[in-house]
Order: sequence, then structure tokens, then C-alpha cells
Amino acid sequence: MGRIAVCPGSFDPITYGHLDIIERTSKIFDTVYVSVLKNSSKEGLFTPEERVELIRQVTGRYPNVEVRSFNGLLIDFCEEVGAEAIVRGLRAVSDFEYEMQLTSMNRKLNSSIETIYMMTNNNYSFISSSIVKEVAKYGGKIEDVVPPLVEEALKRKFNLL
Ligand code: COD
Repeated sequence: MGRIAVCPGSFDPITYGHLDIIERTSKIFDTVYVSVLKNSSKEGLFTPEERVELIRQVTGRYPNVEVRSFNGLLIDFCEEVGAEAIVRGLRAVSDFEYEMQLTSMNRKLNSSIETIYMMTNNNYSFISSSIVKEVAKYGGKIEDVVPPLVEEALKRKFNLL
């Protein structure tokens, strides 16, 4: 089993920014669970099942990456899979406040699970799922920010194929 980490998120849809964090985490930990939140307050473009499927396809080349969806609290999912760390990406200062709240609350709920932050890769620091969706919706070029499979799925969602 070894050392286990969880990379949690909405992943609506997965971008090269997410993928970079997942890949780097997979080099440090023995097993990485990419966990897709089901009970989100935000209405997603993709269903949790569609997001899981897209992530599975684009992470297929990493043998130690498993993709799951979860309901409820992140910390409960971490306990269930035996993870010792949550790994999150940090882009700009604007991410910091939310991440601080998330980490502090998770630590209050279970102090034995550590949260680790990875600084975004400079090439991807400007990417977010929401910006990608907006650009895709109006037919803009997104090939540099999401894998080809995700680009196709987005075009299909917006009836551009
Ligand atoms: N570069 C680097 N990292 C990036 C980039 C980028 N371009 N884009 C995104 N990331 C990172 C994010 O920082 C994050 O670490 C990860 O990728 C996923 O991003 P998102 O936006 O898909 O994920 P979020 O922020 O919507 O995820 C929120 C959670 C699902 C983690 C959170 O809502 C949660 O834990 N919910 C469960 C309920 C719970 O336990 N609540 C109490 C917690 S206080």
C-alpha cells in the first residue's frame, strides 16, 4: 500500500493545471487518489460520472493513480482510503484565503491528515476550469490548456462538434 495521497477537487473538467499537480504527486506518493466531489453546491457542466471518466482516460498512463468520486466530507474519504495527505495546487495569492480555510477546518476535523501545497507550474498558472469553460463555450482555442479528449468533450457539450 505504501504512502497514500488524495488530490481532491471539482475537476469540471480536468485541465493541464490539475494534471500537472496529479503527475507531480504521483512521483512522490505510492498511490494517489484523485477524488471528485459529488455533493457540490455548484451546478457542474459535466456530471461527476463524466468527470471521473475523463480523468481516468487522461491519467491512464500513471499506474499509481486511482480515480474516485466522493460524497460528504473530504476528510472522511481520506480516512476511508487510508491517505495521510491531501495535496492541493496553489496558483495566485487569491487562492490562499480559501485554501487556508479548507486546511484549517480539515485539520480541526482530523489532525493526523496533513495538507500539502504545490506551487503551480508557471505555464499553467492562469488556467481554471471556469475560464476554460467560458472560452470553449464561445469557440475559443483551448488546445493548450486541456488534453484533446477534454477539448472534444467540451465542444460536444456546447454543440460545437
Ligand atoms: N495550477 C495548479 N493547481 C491547480 C490549477 C492550476 N492551473 N487549477 C486547479 N488547481 C488545483 C486547485 O488548487 C486544487 O488543488 C485542485 O487543482 C482542484 O481544483 P478544483 O477547482 O477542481 O477544486 P475545488 O477547489 O473546487 O475543490 C474543493 C473541494 C472538493 C476540495 C472541497 O469543496 C471539499 O473538500 N469538499 C468536500 C466537503 C468538505 O469536506 N468540506 C469541508 C472542507 S473545509
